[in-house]
Amino acid sequence: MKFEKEISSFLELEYGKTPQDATPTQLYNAVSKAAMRFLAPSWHKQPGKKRACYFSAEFLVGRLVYSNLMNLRLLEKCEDYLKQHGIDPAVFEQIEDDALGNGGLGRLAACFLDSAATHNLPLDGYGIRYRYGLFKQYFKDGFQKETADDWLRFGDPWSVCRPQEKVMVEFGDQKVWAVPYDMPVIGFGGKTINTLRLWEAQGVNEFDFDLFNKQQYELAVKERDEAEWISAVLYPNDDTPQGKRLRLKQQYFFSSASLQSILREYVARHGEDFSFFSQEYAIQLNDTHPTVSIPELLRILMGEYHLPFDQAFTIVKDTFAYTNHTIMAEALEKWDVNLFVSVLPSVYPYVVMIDDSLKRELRSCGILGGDQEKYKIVCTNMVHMARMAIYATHSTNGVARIHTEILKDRVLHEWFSLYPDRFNNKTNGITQRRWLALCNRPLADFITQKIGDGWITDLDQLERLRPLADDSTVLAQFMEIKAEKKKELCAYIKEQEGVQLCADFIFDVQIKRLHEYKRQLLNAFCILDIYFGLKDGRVKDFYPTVFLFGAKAAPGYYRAKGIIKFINEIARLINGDPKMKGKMQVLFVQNYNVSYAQKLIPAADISEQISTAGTEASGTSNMKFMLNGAVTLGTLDGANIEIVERAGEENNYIFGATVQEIEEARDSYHPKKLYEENPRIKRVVDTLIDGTFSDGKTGMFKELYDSLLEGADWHKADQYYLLLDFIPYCEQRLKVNRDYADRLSFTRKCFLNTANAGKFSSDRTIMEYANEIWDIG
Ligand code: 73E
Repeated sequence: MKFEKEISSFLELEYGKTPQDATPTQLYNAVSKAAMRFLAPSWHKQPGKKRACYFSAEFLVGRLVYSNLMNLRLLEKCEDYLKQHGIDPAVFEQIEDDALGNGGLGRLAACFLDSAATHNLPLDGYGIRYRYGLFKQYFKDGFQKETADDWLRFGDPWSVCRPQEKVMVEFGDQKVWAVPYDMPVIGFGGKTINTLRLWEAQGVNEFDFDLFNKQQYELAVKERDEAEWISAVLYPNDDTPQGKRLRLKQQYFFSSASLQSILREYVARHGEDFSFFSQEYAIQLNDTHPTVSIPELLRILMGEYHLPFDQAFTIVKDTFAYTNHTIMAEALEKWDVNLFVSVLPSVYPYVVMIDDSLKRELRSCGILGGDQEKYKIVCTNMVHMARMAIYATHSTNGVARIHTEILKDRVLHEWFSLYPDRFNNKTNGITQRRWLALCNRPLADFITQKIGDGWITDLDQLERLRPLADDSTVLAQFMEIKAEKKKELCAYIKEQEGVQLCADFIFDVQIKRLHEYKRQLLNAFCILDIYFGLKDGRVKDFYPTVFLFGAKAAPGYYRAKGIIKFINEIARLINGDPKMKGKMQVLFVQNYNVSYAQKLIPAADISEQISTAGTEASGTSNMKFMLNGAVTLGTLDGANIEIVERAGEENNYIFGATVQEIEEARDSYHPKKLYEENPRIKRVVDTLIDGTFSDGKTGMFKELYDSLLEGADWHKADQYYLLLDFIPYCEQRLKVNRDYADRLSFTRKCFLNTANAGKFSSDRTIMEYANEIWDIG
């Protein structure tokens, strides 16, 4: 049946509706299901090929309907169909994003799946089907409030439940079913369709009507509820996992289920001869979250199939590879041994076996006694997951060049000395299908007009734009596209936030999770400094600017919430000051997510990437901004370094202490001295305590103030060096502002960022994983 016919017949059959009187949700389900029927014949595994499996606690895929239709080449057909029935093709924007991820780590996983399918690489994702994704955020009196993300209320037309493939997962105190839901991962053009398999936890006892008495009923419900609790909600911490029992259960739940389903497939082909296993499967561990897979595979091979340790461990090592995403000490996962044993009593002995094997290996390398401490997987009553992930795999990679260097030189130096060949870098990337073709159609069309559409699957072709950088008509067109996207964003923001922004201002944007190391507070201070400068005439000829923020704070991260409140107070002051009319506006948008990013990024002139050097492993929004023609105002951190290396330092705005400089400053750093000596610093920092703003008597602002000048039990004063970088940041920000006034030369910089963004395609990244780690190229 034709695609359009399929939509109409679904509407009729399921809802008794015509397109005209169907609700957006009904249309969404009908269109999606029609597309599912369309793709079904191509959704199968190619036999006889090695597959890679991406194990990740998060897949932040974002809204799927438009991207799936685009990849299937059905988007235009669908839009025509909707228009023919008098429906706005943007109707699906009312369907909310799914949010099964926190931020960059989960979004990276989604980009990888898209890239692999597009380049016909057999890569499947394995994770958790959270009933509730990342919380939704709104502001009340400038404070963040959270509500549940009930993403299933729109239906889930892109998943297929496969109850016949469920597997049992056993904990010390509980048994549950893991039921798989498969989503098609559609490569561009629709030729290759891989699978994202997400597991849902369900109780094992069917309700027994024969035992229908109160006592039994409650027991049955309790058992079911406790099982479902495992996949109920995504932990809302990015970069700072907590050592919670339920989190370990989640990790084991999807690790064990995924391994069981892979092994079931394998055994069906080869019986119990596991000698081909690592030639047929590669498993990538997305950070340490799925690392319990390592002892689990060992447990299955040894405990259930009776392989000897050496043989099983060789298979494990050859199969698994590990990606590290952060060097933040608090994010390196450790589990209390007692907790681990009580949740996973049958897995723990295999952790000990791995640790014993490690100790033998250390001994054979001449590392003895106390020198072994820093390697031990079980050490001071903790299970160190990163250590296990390095020792029991054949590859450990960082996610940007500087990040990998920091791992090798410092954070994991002892491991690098032992296994130098295991360490490698895979600089992150983003998919240009979502982050250009879909989110910025005017720019996509413009590029296609100039160089053809090959860039959609080969982003290096953007290079061919370079010769056009000096053509003023081309630049004028480029500028016009940015202006159009700003207008669209203003209309959207007016609707969402009730705030009217000026579309002809500079758009300066910082969007990412709220974390002290990302330094949204530094951005806020600098905005205040410009504000005061404008008021007292120190800052002249300032090109009017909109300062935009988007970020969620982990609900328990008190300081991060204080920073949100502070920025909302600044916005209130500045937006309410009649003298600032036509000069500056500040806005913190609510509920920043993937779909919001798709609107903000194309409209940005300035990409704020201001983390303390050495703290942001890579960053990926920096790449999205670059691709969409914004200049980076940033530190030499993460992938910013590689971005300016490609696009030219002269086309971006770098400032602040380098990793090395921070290291050298560390012991002699006295933020209080800077504060006392520099009146500009003092003035902005004092607004935290001098009554300029109100924190609603929570004490949040005083706490922030103290964190900068006094420190706390667990950290020294201003641990992220805001005050050190403050003046250089303000100066560089004013320089961008001055440069902007020369519209043509500024647009040239933006244009060259787009033209040089080729390297940052996740197509490049995934091919490096495929060739250098998985051997599936
Ligand atoms: O720099 C980003 C990086 O671009 C890093 O902070 C982020 O991963 C991105 C993709 O490589 C990241 N997220 C986490 N760790 N690193 C994390 C840790 C615990 C829970 C959830 C996410």
